[in-house]
Amino acid sequence: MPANLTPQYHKAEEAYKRAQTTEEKLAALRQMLATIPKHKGTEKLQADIKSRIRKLKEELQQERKKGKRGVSYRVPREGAGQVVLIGPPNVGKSRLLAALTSAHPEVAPYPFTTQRPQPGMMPWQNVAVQLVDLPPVTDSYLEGWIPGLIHAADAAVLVADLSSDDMLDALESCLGRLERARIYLCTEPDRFQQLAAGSDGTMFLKKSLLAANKLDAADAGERLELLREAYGDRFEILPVSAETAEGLGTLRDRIYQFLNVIRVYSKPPGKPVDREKPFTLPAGSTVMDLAEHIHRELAAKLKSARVWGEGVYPGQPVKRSHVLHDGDIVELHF
Ligand SMILES: Nc1nc2c(ncn2[C@@H]2O[C@H](COP(=O)(O)OP(=O)(O)OP(=O)(O)O)[C@@H](O)[C@H]2O)c(=O)[nH]1
Ligand SMILES: [Mg+2]
Repeated sequence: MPANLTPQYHKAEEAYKRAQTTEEKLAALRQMLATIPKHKGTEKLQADIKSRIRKLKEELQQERKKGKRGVSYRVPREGAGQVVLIGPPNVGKSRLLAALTSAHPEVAPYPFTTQRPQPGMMPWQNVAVQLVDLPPVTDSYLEGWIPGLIHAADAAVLVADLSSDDMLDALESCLGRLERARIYLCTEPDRFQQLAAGSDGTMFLKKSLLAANKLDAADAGERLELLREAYGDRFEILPVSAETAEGLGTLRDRIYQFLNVIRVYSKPPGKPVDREKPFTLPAGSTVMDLAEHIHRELAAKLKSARVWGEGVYPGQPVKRSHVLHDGDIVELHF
């Protein structure tokens, strides 16, 4: 027993002994880990606490499964699109959310930190994309409500840990668990369509980028090569470091582009356009789609429209079926 454990640690340990529910035990163990002096003499004890945390989290998951319906979450969509962050434990999903948005998720050096969905808005030029941080997924651990959130999202970012020798096994275990829940992540679902109607039922394909995080870690370059060999065909891989911000600009751009939306500006007749507040619509949307997006009932009364932008002369009158482009300005007449 190391001699220099603090009173705070002992207090947390007492709480652990008294704890009755799995949740209480978990909270106490987390407190023990937070207050234990970090040095060589306590390494074994730290590892022991971490493994107890891991086991309890799995127990909790089992309890929830057996329980009535357990908790469920819904994240109302905001901005240009909703993108979920998925991955094995401790890969830096929450840290990435913190680096890309102004959200303040819990980030910790041990696994199974995140327990609920945590949204944040990632600015991109004059729009924003909603990122949603999720709890980790392992072979034996998948919160029951996560598949629903993945289905509802526009895209996913799978996160890998370039600092870990366990990187490939952890990814395989995470992706394997999702496949058992009939979810297949890949960058170009069109190329994997044969999976969608497999012999054993429907597989749900969700378009995903792969963020290879912790690029700053020792030997990250070699692991990045391994990752490319194993997953380069299935995913577009973006090396990043949430710690040093390296690669984050490119990741932002790719996430936005991946959503495949256009920004269009609506202006009232005779008034100047507000460049700060574009509408975002799926690429290929028409003038009528924009009108419906702005006001479903009013759209039926749309009389005419004029467009400034790509492929038209300034202010050209267009049909309702006119396909809009990124940056177009539209004047709707009702
Ligand atoms: N060196 C380095 N460490 C990082 C980086 N990103 C995250 N970390 C560290 O990795 C640990 C885990 O980060 P989290 O963001 O909590 O990981 P997570 O994937 O959300 O973990 P769970 O919620 O348990 O699934 C923390 O100690 C982070 O500070 C990075 O780019 N480089
Ligand atoms: Mg987390």
